[in-house]
Amino acid sequence: TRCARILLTGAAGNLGRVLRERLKRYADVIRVSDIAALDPAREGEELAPCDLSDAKAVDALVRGVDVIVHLGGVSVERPFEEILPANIAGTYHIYEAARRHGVRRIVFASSNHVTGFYRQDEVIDPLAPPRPDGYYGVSKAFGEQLARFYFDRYGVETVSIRIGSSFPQPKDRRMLTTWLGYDDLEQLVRRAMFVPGVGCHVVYGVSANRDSWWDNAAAARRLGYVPVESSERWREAIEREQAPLPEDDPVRRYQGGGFVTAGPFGD
Ligand code: NAI
Ligand code: 15L
Repeated sequence: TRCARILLTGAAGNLGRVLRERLKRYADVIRVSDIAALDPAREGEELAPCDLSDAKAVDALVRGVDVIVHLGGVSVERPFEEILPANIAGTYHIYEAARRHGVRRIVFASSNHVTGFYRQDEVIDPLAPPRPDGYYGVSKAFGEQLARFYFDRYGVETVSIRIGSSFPQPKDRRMLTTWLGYDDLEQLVRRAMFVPGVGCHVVYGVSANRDSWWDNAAAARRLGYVPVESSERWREAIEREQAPLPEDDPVRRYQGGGFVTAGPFGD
C-alpha cells in the first residue's frame, strides 16, 4: 500500500532518521520536518524545517499531506516548560492543521511512559488507565486524548503507538522487556498508516521479547501486527555485564525505569 505524501515530523531524530529511509517506499513523496538540521533532500523527499510550537508554520507544514507520522518533540523527561511548547502545544498544532487540511490519519509516537508508574510485576493492556511517570508521560497521555477528541469530533483517525525502547539493541535489563527492533517499528508504522478504519487506536510498540508487561494481543491483532524480532539474543551479555538493581529500587520496581526518578527540576 502507498499514498501520495507522508509528513514525518522529528525526522532528524533517532527514529526519524530510521523511518525517513524506510517509509519512502510507501509514498510518492515524504516530507521530512524537524527543528534540528536535516540531511539534504534526496529523490522523493521534501525538506520542511519547522518549529512545532509555531501554529502558523505547522499549518503550512501539513498542507497537502495524506498521513502524518508524528515523532517530533522532546523525547525524554524534562522540565514542564520545555515539554509544553514542543509536545503539548506542538501536538495540538498538528491536530488542528490536520483537521483544517483534511488529513485522514495520524500515527502518533506515544510512549510506554504514559503507563510508567505501573509496576514491573503487573501486566496491563492499552485500555488500562494512564499512570504517567513524568511531564513527558503526561504530554503523551495528552496527545492520546487529543487524538480521541479529534476522532470523535472531526473523524481524524489516529494510531497511537506506545513505543517501548526502540534502539539498535537493548541497552539494559529493563530494555530486554521493552525493546522494539527497527524492522518491527517499520511494520507497525506501516500498518498504522494503512490498515483501514482503525478510528482511534492505541497499541504498545514492542517486539516479541521473552517477557512482557503489556497484553498487546487484541490491539496488535486489530492492526495485523506480528512482531518478528526479539531481545533474547542480547540477554546473556546484558545479564552477565549488568548486575540486577536492588528489588526495592524504583527504577527496577516500575515499568518506566529511570524516568520514574527523574526530577524534580528547578528546586
Ligand atoms: P529524538 O529526541 O531523537 O527525536 C525527536 C526529534 O524531535 C528531534 O530531532 C528534535 O529536534 C525534534 N523536536 C523537538 N522539539 C521540536 C520542536 N519544537 N519542533 C520540531 N521538532 C522538534 O527521539 P526519538 O528516539 O527519535 O523518538 C521519536 C519519537 O518517538 C518521540 O516523540 C519520542 O517521544 C517517541 N518515543 C521514542 C522511544 C524510543 O525508544 N526511541 C520510546 C517511546 C517514545
Ligand atoms: C521513551 O519514551 C524515550 O523517548 C526513549 O528515549 C527511551 O528512553 C524509552 O522511552 C524507554 O522507556 O526506554
